[in-house]
Amino acid sequence: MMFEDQGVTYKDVRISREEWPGLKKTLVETGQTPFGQLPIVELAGQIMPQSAAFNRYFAKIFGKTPPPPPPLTMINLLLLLFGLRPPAQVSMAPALARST
Ligand SMILES: N[C@@H](CCC(=O)N[C@@H](CS)C(=O)NCC(=O)O)C(=O)O
Repeated sequence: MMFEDQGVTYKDVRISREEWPGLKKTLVETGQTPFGQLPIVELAGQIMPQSAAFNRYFAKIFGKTPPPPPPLTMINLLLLLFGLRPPAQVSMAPALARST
């Protein structure tokens, strides 16, 4: 979808269920599917497995990554992740900063 969106020329290679078992063996042996799975992207001879990883890579290249969360949001997120309640000054700091 990103390639379409960006007007990138690419080759979409699809493999049928029937041909997969035989092809998988060859692709694993030649290192073309390091995890024995699809999808993969081949770019300039470099194989990229794991869709989440290469999606992030291309999103970065195409300037589609969202800005990082503000530091206080990140602190709140980490505290909540560990089951801790963010102190009021951490939670309120952005609102306080805006009101002054
Ligand atoms: N985490 C991988 C998962 C890939 C995956 O599960 N691929 C499946 C098809 S959707 C596959 O290759 N199955 C065939 C097999 O394992 O032999 C990714 O997101 O790229």
